[in-house]
Amino acid sequence: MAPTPPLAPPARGGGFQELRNAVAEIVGPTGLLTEAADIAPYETDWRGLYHGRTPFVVRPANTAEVASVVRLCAAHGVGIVPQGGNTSMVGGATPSEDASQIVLSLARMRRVRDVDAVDMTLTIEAGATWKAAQQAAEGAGALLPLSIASEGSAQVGGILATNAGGNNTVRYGNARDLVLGLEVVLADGSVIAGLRRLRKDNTGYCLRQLFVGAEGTLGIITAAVLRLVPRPVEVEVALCAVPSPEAALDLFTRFQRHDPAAVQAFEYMSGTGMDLVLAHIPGATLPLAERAEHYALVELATPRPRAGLRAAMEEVLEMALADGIVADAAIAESGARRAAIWRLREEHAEAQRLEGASVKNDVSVPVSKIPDLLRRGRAACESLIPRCRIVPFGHMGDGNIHFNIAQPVGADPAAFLARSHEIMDTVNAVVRDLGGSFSAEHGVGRLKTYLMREWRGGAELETMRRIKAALDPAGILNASAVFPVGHS
Ligand code: 2HG
Ligand code: ZN
Repeated sequence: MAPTPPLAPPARGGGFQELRNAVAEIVGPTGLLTEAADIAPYETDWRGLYHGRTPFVVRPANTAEVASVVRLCAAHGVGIVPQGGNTSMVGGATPSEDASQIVLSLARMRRVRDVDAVDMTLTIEAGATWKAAQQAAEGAGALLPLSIASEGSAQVGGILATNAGGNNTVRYGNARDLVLGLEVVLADGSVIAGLRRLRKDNTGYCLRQLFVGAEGTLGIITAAVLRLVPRPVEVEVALCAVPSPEAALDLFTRFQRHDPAAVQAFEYMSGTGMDLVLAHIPGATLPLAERAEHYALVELATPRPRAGLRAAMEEVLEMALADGIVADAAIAESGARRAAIWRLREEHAEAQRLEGASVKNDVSVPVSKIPDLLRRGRAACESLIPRCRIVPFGHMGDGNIHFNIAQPVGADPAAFLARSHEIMDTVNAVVRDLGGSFSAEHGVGRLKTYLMREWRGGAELETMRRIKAALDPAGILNASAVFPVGHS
């Protein structure tokens, strides 16, 4: 192993040793990680794209400790990278390679502060996993309606800071739509105590929405009030083989027209992606007679008892089968079968990871343009890298497709990844032409900062820069994320 290089000196003040001692005074021994083996998991992202270095990881136990740590770092001019469950797909929570930023983990702040089944709100700390937040809602007989594959480890703070979307955006919106109140520690250590649970509150600027999607560059979210909805009592899930992307879109439209209030998810999967799941994920099986080139997963759900969802599902699917829109379909007969179908979708990211290198394009287009995206994106990528494998899947109902490209079989992963920008630019050219976005739900992170000038340049990026300068003038909060280099 290469010898560990010395820590980079902080911008001013008495060095990391002094800062570390002062931080230890605030958070105590359990709040500080300094051993290389303990720190290592915080230095690399889930995809293994970034290998940062940090002098230490601080794990405060409460908001006052976060504020004191931030104040200290500000005084020392030391950068902070807030990190939740470390499930970012764009390196949004990995420290830089020069060991100049400390990592701040909220993992010890995971208290449910309040659940109110009348107001339908959950007040919870940022370090709780999203799964724990869902369980707290369930305990009160309600639903926290945002579901993503990484919810077992992703934390409330990270989900809000990235404005995550997931499978149910088509019905409930994304993270932004669930936030009623936020508690945030600002770059100078002051605290916005905005844990209000009001549905109406027009008192000046809606500050909380500034921090949602800001990826920790404007403040550190320490707690939130989330909006809950009634729990569904009837749920139906079907997996359909469809002959084309156009047929998938047609099927979505039919379900929406039948009852838009019932559609809780509508997901697209390609044959290639499904093959990878079936090959790599133990126990995964296809509940259909034959493999297909395209699949749609539809979930209907309602809190209304005796709503007749099964009949609705059957009616739409029978008509679609008769019209050739659906080639085959399996409706889940039990909760276990529903979970098994969902697993085929949720394991796409893991299956792709196990298959080798891939380039991810978390893009969105107007829903009506998804067939164009799928066709034109494929043609463009195949002419760039002839044997690459196109693995598009995702949240068709809200226009967000993960237009991922897997390395050609047997190709050198490093050589393939070296062409990441070329591949992303190729997909994004199509996305742009269709009026879409290069990042739908994963954020900009470190990976996609280079796209910001081209896509959000001019007045938009300048306004973001001014907001950043106003809230974090010294640029200590997650400095490597969101803004293109030389633009902070
Ligand atoms: C999903 O929808 C996640 O499963 C991950 O957003 C997408 O792996 C991906 O590209
Ligand atoms: Zn997704």
